[in-house]
Amino acid sequence: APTPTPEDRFSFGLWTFGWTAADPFGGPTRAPLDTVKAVHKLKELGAWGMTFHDDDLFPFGSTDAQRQKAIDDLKQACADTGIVIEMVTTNLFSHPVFKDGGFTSNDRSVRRFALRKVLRNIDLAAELGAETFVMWGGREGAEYDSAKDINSALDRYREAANLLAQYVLDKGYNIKFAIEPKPNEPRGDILLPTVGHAMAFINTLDHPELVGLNPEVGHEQMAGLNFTAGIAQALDHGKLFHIDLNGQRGIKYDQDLVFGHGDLHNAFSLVDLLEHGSANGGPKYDGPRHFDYKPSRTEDETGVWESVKANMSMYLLLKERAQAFRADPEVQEALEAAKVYELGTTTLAEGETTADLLADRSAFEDYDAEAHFNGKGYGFVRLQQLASEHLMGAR
Ligand code: 3MF
Ligand code: MG
Ligand code: MG
Ligand code: MG
Repeated sequence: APTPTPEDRFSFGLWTFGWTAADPFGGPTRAPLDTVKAVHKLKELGAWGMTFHDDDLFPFGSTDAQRQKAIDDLKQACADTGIVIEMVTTNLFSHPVFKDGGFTSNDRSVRRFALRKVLRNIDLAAELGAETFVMWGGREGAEYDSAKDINSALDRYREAANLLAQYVLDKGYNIKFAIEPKPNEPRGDILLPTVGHAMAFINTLDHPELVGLNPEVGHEQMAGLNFTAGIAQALDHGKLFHIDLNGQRGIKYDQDLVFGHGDLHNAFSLVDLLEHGSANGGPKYDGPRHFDYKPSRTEDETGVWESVKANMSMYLLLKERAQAFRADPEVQEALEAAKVYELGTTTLAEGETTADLLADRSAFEDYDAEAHFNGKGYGFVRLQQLASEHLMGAR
Protein backbone atom coordinates (compact mmCIF):
# COMPACT_ATOMS: atom_id res chain seq x y z
CA ALA A 1 0.00 0.00 0.00
CA PRO A 2 1.19 3.57 -0.65
CA THR A 3 2.83 5.43 2.24
CA PRO A 4 0.96 8.43 3.68
CA THR A 5 2.86 11.70 4.08
CA PRO A 6 1.92 15.03 5.69
CA GLU A 7 1.24 16.39 2.16
CA ASP A 8 -1.80 14.10 2.04
CA ARG A 9 -3.20 16.08 4.98
CA PHE A 10 -4.71 13.08 6.76
CA SER A 11 -6.24 13.96 10.08
CA PHE A 12 -7.92 11.93 12.86
CA GLY A 13 -10.27 12.75 15.69
CA LEU A 14 -8.80 12.05 19.13
CA TRP A 15 -12.08 10.27 19.89
CA THR A 16 -11.58 7.82 16.98
CA PHE A 17 -8.43 5.83 17.80
CA GLY A 18 -9.02 6.90 21.41
CA TRP A 19 -12.40 5.16 21.63
CA THR A 20 -12.31 2.56 24.42
CA ALA A 21 -15.19 0.72 22.72
CA ALA A 22 -18.07 0.93 25.18
CA ASP A 23 -21.34 0.50 23.31
CA PRO A 24 -24.98 0.48 24.46
CA PHE A 25 -24.71 -3.25 25.19
CA GLY A 26 -21.31 -3.60 26.81
CA GLY A 27 -18.48 -1.86 28.58
CA PRO A 28 -15.10 -0.84 27.19
CA THR A 29 -12.84 -3.51 25.67
CA ARG A 30 -9.73 -1.33 25.58
CA ALA A 31 -7.75 0.83 27.99
CA PRO A 32 -7.63 4.61 27.43
CA LEU A 33 -4.69 5.83 25.31
CA ASP A 34 -2.26 8.50 26.41
CA THR A 35 -2.86 11.57 24.21
CA VAL A 36 0.81 12.55 23.93
CA LYS A 37 1.85 9.02 22.92
CA ALA A 38 -1.01 8.94 20.42
CA VAL A 39 0.13 12.18 18.77
CA HIS A 40 3.60 10.68 18.33
CA LYS A 41 2.08 7.50 16.90
CA LEU A 42 0.00 9.50 14.41
CA LYS A 43 3.17 11.23 13.26
CA GLU A 44 4.97 7.91 12.88
CA LEU A 45 2.14 6.57 10.71
CA GLY A 46 2.23 9.56 8.36
CA ALA A 47 -0.77 11.57 9.52
CA TRP A 48 -0.71 15.36 9.39
CA GLY A 49 -3.43 16.53 11.75
CA MET A 50 -5.55 15.77 14.77
CA THR A 51 -8.88 17.10 16.01
CA PHE A 52 -10.71 16.81 19.34
CA HIS A 53 -13.75 17.62 21.45
CA ASP A 54 -13.00 19.52 24.65
CA ASP A 55 -14.06 16.48 26.70
CA ASP A 56 -11.68 14.18 24.74
CA LEU A 57 -8.69 16.20 25.89
CA PHE A 58 -9.77 17.01 29.46
CA PRO A 59 -12.75 15.21 31.03
CA PHE A 60 -15.93 17.16 31.77
CA GLY A 61 -15.55 18.78 35.16
CA SER A 62 -11.73 19.05 35.02
CA THR A 63 -10.30 21.81 37.20
CA ASP A 64 -8.68 24.75 35.41
CA ALA A 65 -5.27 23.34 36.34
CA GLN A 66 -6.08 19.87 34.94
CA ARG A 67 -7.45 21.44 31.78
CA GLN A 68 -4.36 23.60 31.32
CA LYS A 69 -2.02 20.65 31.89
CA ALA A 70 -3.77 18.66 29.15
CA ILE A 71 -3.58 21.63 26.77
CA ASP A 72 0.09 22.25 27.52
CA ASP A 73 0.93 18.57 27.01
CA LEU A 74 -0.88 18.58 23.67
CA LYS A 75 0.87 21.76 22.55
CA GLN A 76 4.23 20.21 23.42
CA ALA A 77 3.40 16.99 21.55
CA CYS A 78 2.35 19.04 18.50
CA ALA A 79 5.53 21.12 18.68
CA ASP A 80 7.63 17.94 18.92
CA THR A 81 5.93 16.17 16.02
CA GLY A 82 4.57 18.87 13.71
CA ILE A 83 1.07 17.41 14.05
CA VAL A 84 -1.45 20.19 13.35
CA ILE A 85 -4.68 20.77 15.30
CA GLU A 86 -6.75 21.69 12.26
CA MET A 87 -10.24 21.43 13.78
CA VAL A 88 -11.75 21.62 17.24
CA THR A 89 -15.29 20.73 18.30
CA THR A 90 -17.35 20.76 21.50
CA ASN A 91 -18.99 17.84 23.24
CA LEU A 92 -22.62 18.85 23.81
CA PHE A 93 -23.86 15.28 23.92
CA SER A 94 -22.18 13.09 26.58
CA HIS A 95 -23.02 14.75 29.88
CA PRO A 96 -26.56 14.05 31.18
CA VAL A 97 -27.25 17.80 31.30
CA PHE A 98 -27.38 17.68 27.47
CA LYS A 99 -29.91 14.83 27.33
CA ASP A 100 -32.40 17.12 25.56
CA GLY A 101 -29.76 18.97 23.55
CA GLY A 102 -27.38 21.90 23.96
CA PHE A 103 -28.31 24.88 21.77
CA THR A 104 -31.88 23.63 21.43
CA SER A 105 -32.62 22.09 24.82
CA ASN A 106 -36.11 22.93 26.04
CA ASP A 107 -34.37 24.09 29.25
CA ARG A 108 -33.04 27.63 28.80
CA SER A 109 -30.30 27.32 31.44
CA VAL A 110 -28.88 24.32 29.56
CA ARG A 111 -28.77 26.41 26.38
CA ARG A 112 -26.86 29.18 28.19
CA PHE A 113 -24.45 26.60 29.69
CA ALA A 114 -23.94 25.04 26.23
CA LEU A 115 -23.09 28.42 24.70
CA ARG A 116 -20.56 29.11 27.46
CA LYS A 117 -18.95 25.68 26.93
CA VAL A 118 -18.64 26.34 23.20
CA LEU A 119 -17.35 29.91 23.59
CA ARG A 120 -14.62 28.69 25.92
CA ASN A 121 -13.67 26.02 23.41
CA ILE A 122 -13.60 28.49 20.50
CA ASP A 123 -11.01 30.46 22.44
CA LEU A 124 -8.99 27.26 22.75
CA ALA A 125 -9.43 26.46 19.05
CA ALA A 126 -8.07 29.91 18.16
CA GLU A 127 -5.17 29.49 20.59
CA LEU A 128 -4.21 26.19 18.92
CA GLY A 129 -4.53 27.60 15.41
CA ALA A 130 -7.50 25.48 14.33
CA GLU A 131 -9.27 27.03 11.35
CA THR A 132 -12.45 24.97 11.50
CA PHE A 133 -14.90 24.60 14.36
CA VAL A 134 -17.32 21.72 13.86
CA MET A 135 -20.81 21.68 15.30
CA TRP A 136 -22.42 18.25 15.45
CA GLY A 137 -25.73 18.58 17.23
CA GLY A 138 -26.14 14.95 18.19
CA ARG A 139 -28.60 15.63 21.01
CA GLU A 140 -30.39 18.45 19.19
CA GLY A 141 -33.56 16.58 18.38
CA ALA A 142 -36.30 14.48 19.90
CA GLU A 143 -37.94 11.09 20.06
CA TYR A 144 -41.50 12.46 20.12
CA ASP A 145 -43.08 15.02 17.81
CA SER A 146 -44.99 16.79 20.58
CA ALA A 147 -41.84 17.11 22.74
CA LYS A 148 -39.99 19.52 20.47
CA ASP A 149 -41.28 22.66 18.78
CA ILE A 150 -39.10 22.35 15.68
CA ASN A 151 -39.79 25.95 14.70
CA SER A 152 -38.51 27.25 18.04
CA ALA A 153 -35.65 24.77 18.07
CA LEU A 154 -34.45 26.07 14.70
CA ASP A 155 -34.79 29.63 16.04
CA ARG A 156 -32.57 28.73 19.00
CA TYR A 157 -30.07 26.90 16.73
CA ARG A 158 -29.95 30.04 14.55
CA GLU A 159 -29.57 32.24 17.62
CA ALA A 160 -26.59 30.15 18.74
CA ALA A 161 -24.93 30.05 15.30
CA ASN A 162 -25.36 33.80 14.88
CA LEU A 163 -23.95 34.52 18.34
CA LEU A 164 -20.91 32.28 17.74
CA ALA A 165 -20.19 33.77 14.32
CA GLN A 166 -20.37 37.28 15.76
CA TYR A 167 -18.04 36.22 18.58
CA VAL A 168 -15.43 34.98 16.09
CA LEU A 169 -15.74 38.24 14.13
CA ASP A 170 -15.45 40.39 17.27
CA LYS A 171 -12.38 38.46 18.41
CA GLY A 172 -10.82 38.54 14.95
CA TYR A 173 -10.32 34.77 14.98
CA ASN A 174 -9.45 32.95 11.73
CA ILE A 175 -12.13 30.34 12.29
CA LYS A 176 -15.04 29.10 10.22
CA PHE A 177 -17.86 26.85 11.40
CA ALA A 178 -18.86 23.55 9.87
CA ILE A 179 -22.21 21.99 10.73
CA GLU A 180 -22.26 18.18 10.71
CA PRO A 181 -25.63 16.74 9.69
CA LYS A 182 -26.85 13.37 10.96
CA PRO A 183 -30.34 11.90 10.60
CA ASN A 184 -30.63 10.08 13.96
CA GLU A 185 -28.63 8.47 16.78
CA PRO A 186 -28.41 9.27 19.59
CA ARG A 187 -31.75 11.12 19.22
CA GLY A 188 -34.66 9.44 17.47
CA ASP A 189 -34.56 12.33 15.00
CA ILE A 190 -31.86 14.98 14.87
CA LEU A 191 -32.31 18.56 13.64
CA LEU A 192 -30.54 19.37 10.35
CA PRO A 193 -30.59 15.67 9.43
CA THR A 194 -28.90 15.83 6.02
CA VAL A 195 -26.50 17.95 3.96
CA GLY A 196 -29.47 19.50 2.19
CA HIS A 197 -31.31 20.49 5.36
CA ALA A 198 -28.13 22.04 6.79
CA MET A 199 -27.38 24.04 3.64
CA ALA A 200 -30.86 25.52 3.63
CA PHE A 201 -30.46 26.45 7.31
CA ILE A 202 -27.06 28.08 6.71
CA ASN A 203 -28.66 30.37 4.12
CA THR A 204 -30.83 31.84 6.91
CA LEU A 205 -27.90 32.88 9.14
CA ASP A 206 -26.52 36.39 9.70
CA HIS A 207 -23.09 35.33 8.44
CA PRO A 208 -23.64 32.43 6.05
CA GLU A 209 -20.13 32.99 4.65
CA LEU A 210 -18.68 31.85 7.98
CA VAL A 211 -20.69 28.65 8.16
CA GLY A 212 -20.35 25.55 5.99
CA LEU A 213 -20.58 21.80 6.36
CA ASN A 214 -18.70 18.84 7.79
CA PRO A 215 -20.56 15.99 6.09
CA GLU A 216 -19.86 12.43 7.26
CA VAL A 217 -19.98 9.49 4.85
CA GLY A 218 -21.93 7.23 7.20
CA HIS A 219 -24.40 9.88 8.29
CA GLU A 220 -25.77 10.50 4.79
CA GLN A 221 -25.71 6.77 4.05
CA MET A 222 -27.71 6.07 7.23
CA ALA A 223 -30.44 8.10 5.53
CA GLY A 224 -30.07 6.05 2.35
CA LEU A 225 -28.53 9.00 0.51
CA ASN A 226 -25.68 9.06 -1.99
CA PHE A 227 -22.73 10.66 -0.17
CA THR A 228 -20.77 11.58 -3.31
CA ALA A 229 -23.83 13.33 -4.75
CA GLY A 230 -24.30 15.24 -1.47
CA ILE A 231 -20.65 16.29 -1.50
CA ALA A 232 -21.00 17.45 -5.10
CA GLN A 233 -23.92 19.67 -4.11
CA ALA A 234 -22.04 21.00 -1.06
CA LEU A 235 -19.12 21.89 -3.36
CA ASP A 236 -21.52 23.51 -5.83
CA HIS A 237 -22.81 25.63 -2.95
CA GLY A 238 -19.31 26.52 -1.73
CA LYS A 239 -20.05 24.83 1.59
CA LEU A 240 -17.65 21.91 1.84
CA PHE A 241 -15.54 23.32 4.68
CA HIS A 242 -14.47 19.98 6.17
CA ILE A 243 -15.26 16.25 5.88
CA ASP A 244 -15.67 13.13 8.06
CA LEU A 245 -14.50 10.07 6.13
CA ASN A 246 -15.57 6.61 7.26
CA GLY A 247 -17.47 3.51 6.15
CA GLN A 248 -21.11 2.46 6.49
CA ARG A 249 -23.02 -0.54 5.20
CA GLY A 250 -26.54 0.57 4.51
CA ILE A 251 -29.36 2.00 6.56
CA LYS A 252 -28.63 0.97 10.14
CA TYR A 253 -26.88 2.28 13.26
CA ASP A 254 -23.86 4.58 12.79
CA GLN A 255 -21.13 2.02 12.09
CA ASP A 256 -18.09 4.30 11.77
CA LEU A 257 -16.16 1.65 9.85
CA VAL A 258 -12.78 2.36 8.27
CA PHE A 259 -13.08 4.53 5.15
CA GLY A 260 -13.85 2.29 2.17
CA HIS A 261 -14.88 -0.66 4.36
CA GLY A 262 -18.52 0.15 3.63
CA ASP A 263 -19.87 1.20 0.24
CA LEU A 264 -16.65 0.87 -1.78
CA HIS A 265 -18.09 2.12 -5.08
CA ASN A 266 -19.29 5.29 -3.40
CA ALA A 267 -15.90 5.71 -1.67
CA PHE A 268 -14.25 5.42 -5.11
CA SER A 269 -16.45 8.09 -6.68
CA LEU A 270 -15.95 10.29 -3.59
CA VAL A 271 -12.15 10.16 -3.76
CA ASP A 272 -12.34 10.75 -7.51
CA LEU A 273 -14.48 13.86 -6.89
CA LEU A 274 -12.32 15.16 -4.02
CA GLU A 275 -9.08 14.63 -5.95
CA HIS A 276 -10.13 15.58 -9.47
CA GLY A 277 -13.30 17.63 -9.24
CA SER A 278 -16.33 16.79 -11.34
CA ALA A 279 -16.02 15.42 -14.89
CA ASN A 280 -16.75 18.88 -16.31
CA GLY A 281 -14.68 20.89 -13.81
CA GLY A 282 -16.33 22.88 -11.03
CA PRO A 283 -15.25 23.72 -7.48
CA LYS A 284 -12.76 21.42 -5.75
CA TYR A 285 -12.15 20.56 -2.10
CA ASP A 286 -8.79 21.54 -0.68
CA GLY A 287 -9.39 20.89 3.03
CA PRO A 288 -8.05 18.17 5.32
CA ARG A 289 -8.85 14.50 4.69
CA HIS A 290 -10.32 13.89 8.13
CA PHE A 291 -11.30 10.45 9.42
CA ASP A 292 -14.14 10.01 11.90
CA TYR A 293 -14.36 6.26 12.40
CA LYS A 294 -14.27 3.81 15.27
CA PRO A 295 -11.77 0.93 15.58
CA SER A 296 -14.15 -2.01 16.00
CA ARG A 297 -14.84 -3.20 19.54
CA THR A 298 -13.16 -6.52 18.73
CA GLU A 299 -9.73 -4.89 18.27
CA ASP A 300 -6.86 -4.46 20.71
CA GLU A 301 -4.39 -1.56 20.65
CA THR A 302 -2.41 -3.09 17.78
CA GLY A 303 -5.67 -3.37 15.88
CA VAL A 304 -6.42 0.27 16.64
CA TRP A 305 -3.26 1.45 14.89
CA GLU A 306 -3.82 -1.05 12.05
CA SER A 307 -7.21 0.57 11.53
CA VAL A 308 -5.68 4.06 11.54
CA LYS A 309 -3.30 2.89 8.81
CA ALA A 310 -6.17 1.21 6.95
CA ASN A 311 -8.07 4.51 6.61
CA MET A 312 -5.10 6.24 5.00
CA SER A 313 -4.26 3.22 2.82
CA MET A 314 -7.80 2.98 1.55
CA TYR A 315 -7.81 6.66 0.64
CA LEU A 316 -4.47 6.48 -1.16
CA LEU A 317 -5.34 3.25 -2.97
CA LEU A 318 -8.64 4.74 -4.12
CA LYS A 319 -6.76 7.85 -5.22
CA GLU A 320 -4.45 5.70 -7.39
CA ARG A 321 -7.40 3.82 -8.82
CA ALA A 322 -9.27 7.06 -9.55
CA GLN A 323 -6.21 8.48 -11.31
CA ALA A 324 -5.99 5.36 -13.48
CA PHE A 325 -9.74 5.60 -14.22
CA ARG A 326 -9.45 9.22 -15.35
CA ALA A 327 -6.35 8.54 -17.47
CA ASP A 328 -7.75 5.51 -19.31
CA PRO A 329 -8.59 6.40 -22.96
CA GLU A 330 -11.34 3.79 -22.97
CA VAL A 331 -12.95 5.52 -19.98
CA GLN A 332 -12.65 8.87 -21.74
CA GLU A 333 -14.36 7.40 -24.75
CA ALA A 334 -17.09 5.81 -22.60
CA LEU A 335 -17.69 9.13 -20.80
CA GLU A 336 -17.98 10.83 -24.16
CA ALA A 337 -20.35 8.16 -25.48
CA ALA A 338 -22.45 8.41 -22.31
CA LYS A 339 -22.73 12.18 -22.95
CA VAL A 340 -21.29 12.95 -19.52
CA TYR A 341 -19.31 15.80 -21.08
CA GLU A 342 -22.34 16.98 -23.04
CA LEU A 343 -24.04 17.79 -19.71
CA GLY A 344 -21.32 20.41 -19.26
CA THR A 345 -22.64 22.32 -22.30
CA THR A 346 -25.28 24.96 -21.64
CA THR A 347 -28.75 24.05 -22.87
CA LEU A 348 -29.21 27.35 -24.63
CA ALA A 349 -26.42 28.71 -26.82
CA GLU A 350 -24.60 31.82 -25.65
CA GLY A 351 -26.84 34.83 -26.21
CA GLU A 352 -29.81 32.65 -27.12
CA THR A 353 -33.06 33.81 -25.48
CA THR A 354 -36.22 32.00 -24.46
CA ALA A 355 -37.86 33.65 -27.52
CA ASP A 356 -35.15 32.10 -29.71
CA LEU A 357 -35.82 28.70 -28.14
CA LEU A 358 -39.55 29.13 -28.76
CA ALA A 359 -38.83 30.00 -32.37
CA ASP A 360 -36.58 26.97 -32.88
CA ARG A 361 -38.89 24.44 -34.53
CA SER A 362 -36.15 21.78 -34.46
CA ALA A 363 -36.27 21.87 -30.66
CA PHE A 364 -39.93 20.91 -30.47
CA GLU A 365 -42.33 20.95 -33.44
CA ASP A 366 -39.93 19.07 -35.70
CA TYR A 367 -38.16 17.16 -32.91
CA ASP A 368 -38.57 13.44 -33.40
CA ALA A 369 -38.53 12.20 -29.81
CA GLU A 370 -39.29 8.64 -30.97
CA ALA A 371 -36.47 8.47 -33.48
CA HIS A 372 -34.03 10.19 -31.13
CA PHE A 373 -34.09 7.49 -28.51
CA ASN A 374 -35.57 4.50 -30.23
CA GLY A 375 -33.15 1.63 -29.68
CA LYS A 376 -30.31 3.82 -28.41
CA GLY A 377 -28.86 3.61 -24.91
CA TYR A 378 -26.41 5.71 -22.94
CA GLY A 379 -23.94 3.00 -22.01
CA PHE A 380 -23.95 3.89 -18.30
CA VAL A 381 -23.56 0.24 -17.31
CA ARG A 382 -20.42 -0.10 -19.45
CA LEU A 383 -19.06 3.00 -17.76
CA GLN A 384 -19.81 1.58 -14.31
CA GLN A 385 -18.13 -1.69 -15.29
CA LEU A 386 -15.01 0.23 -16.38
CA ALA A 387 -15.07 2.05 -13.05
CA SER A 388 -15.45 -1.28 -11.23
CA GLU A 389 -12.56 -2.83 -13.13
CA HIS A 390 -10.34 0.11 -12.23
CA LEU A 391 -11.57 -0.06 -8.64
CA MET A 392 -10.62 -3.76 -8.49
CA GLY A 393 -7.20 -3.17 -10.04
CA ALA A 394 -8.19 -5.23 -13.08
CA ARG A 395 -7.06 -2.45 -15.46
C1 3MF B 1 -21.15 11.29 15.72
C2 3MF B 1 -20.11 12.09 15.07
C3 3MF B 1 -19.38 13.02 15.96
C4 3MF B 1 -18.88 14.23 15.26
C5 3MF B 1 -18.04 15.05 16.12
C6 3MF B 1 -17.52 16.19 15.32
C7 3MF B 1 -18.42 12.05 17.89
O1 3MF B 1 -21.78 10.45 14.89
O2 3MF B 1 -19.86 11.92 13.92
O3 3MF B 1 -18.32 12.30 16.54
O4 3MF B 1 -18.17 13.93 14.10
O5 3MF B 1 -18.77 15.50 17.21
O6 3MF B 1 -17.23 17.17 15.70
MG1 MG C 1 -20.54 10.00 13.24
MG1 MG D 1 -20.58 7.87 11.92
MG1 MG E 1 -18.57 12.73 12.48
